[in-house]
Amino acid sequence: MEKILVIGSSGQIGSELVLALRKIYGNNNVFATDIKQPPREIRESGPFQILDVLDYNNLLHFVVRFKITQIYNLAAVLSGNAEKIPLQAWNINMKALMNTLEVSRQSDAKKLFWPSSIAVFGPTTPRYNTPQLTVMEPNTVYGISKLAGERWGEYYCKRYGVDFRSVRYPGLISYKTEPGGGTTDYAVEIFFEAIKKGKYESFLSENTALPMMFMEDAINNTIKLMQADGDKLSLRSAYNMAGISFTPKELAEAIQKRMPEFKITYKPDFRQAIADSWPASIDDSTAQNDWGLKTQYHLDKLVDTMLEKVAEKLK
Ligand code: AKB
Repeated sequence: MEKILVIGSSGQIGSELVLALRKIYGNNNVFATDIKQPPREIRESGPFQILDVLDYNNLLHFVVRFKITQIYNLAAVLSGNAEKIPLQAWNINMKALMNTLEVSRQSDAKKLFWPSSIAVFGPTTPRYNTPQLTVMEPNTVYGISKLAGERWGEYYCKRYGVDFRSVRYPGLISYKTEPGGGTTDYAVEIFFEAIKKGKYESFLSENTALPMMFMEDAINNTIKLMQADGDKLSLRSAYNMAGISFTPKELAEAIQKRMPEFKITYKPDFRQAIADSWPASIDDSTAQNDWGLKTQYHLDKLVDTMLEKVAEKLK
């Protein structure tokens, strides 16, 4: 019987991942933890505990006490926020990862998921259809920490037998819990502002294409990777995950098709330079071949779903 620990269960990914995992593995077998309180649904549907991943002893104690077999470690300072506090962000992101790698090594929680990001690529990487294996010279704190993390994950897998698995998430779009401090956050904010105010000022310029993915696709594929036969995984660093690529202008036009009165303006800030260093589109054929990565949401379906669900949420 799997016993699963989710670290960062109050965040954008964690709050949806916990509910999906509880449906598969049973409510009481999925332990949600975070340093802040989670949405009500998480607290009421199964175990939740305040736990700081940076506290190694407490983390190890928790994993041993509850006989955890799998860990999803989603704790991170995202790209935009990390640029404001570079050293702190590096320390938090790396310590959170190293603590879970060590706990996996020292316990029965051998299977470990940790998210990487398209931020591992940099300005010298081919920008379109970015291959799995290519030049990687990230120039953001977040990107450097993600690339280092991938290397450590593979190292712990090869050296110590930790069953490390990871994907390079594109920007994730969801309506349940909003992201915080990322460069791709505009693609979530735009829906909330469209419904609340009928207008949005984008912090990225109109033609900045980035890979994005609807949360349901991200969650389904994350669980699929964790359930895949380990022998089929040719990579123990992180798999490219493409989703759909679009610009702020294309997203705004798709919203305007459904809300003709919606207005967008552009005022790029410091996050523009981050976005300019990332790929516009990604090749994820290795993930498709190794473990069957598949996505269901194209731009129209994503926009329809977001407008409907955000409107319901704000009522
Ligand atoms: C961010 O914008 O920092 C994240 C990411 C792409 O990893 N959403």
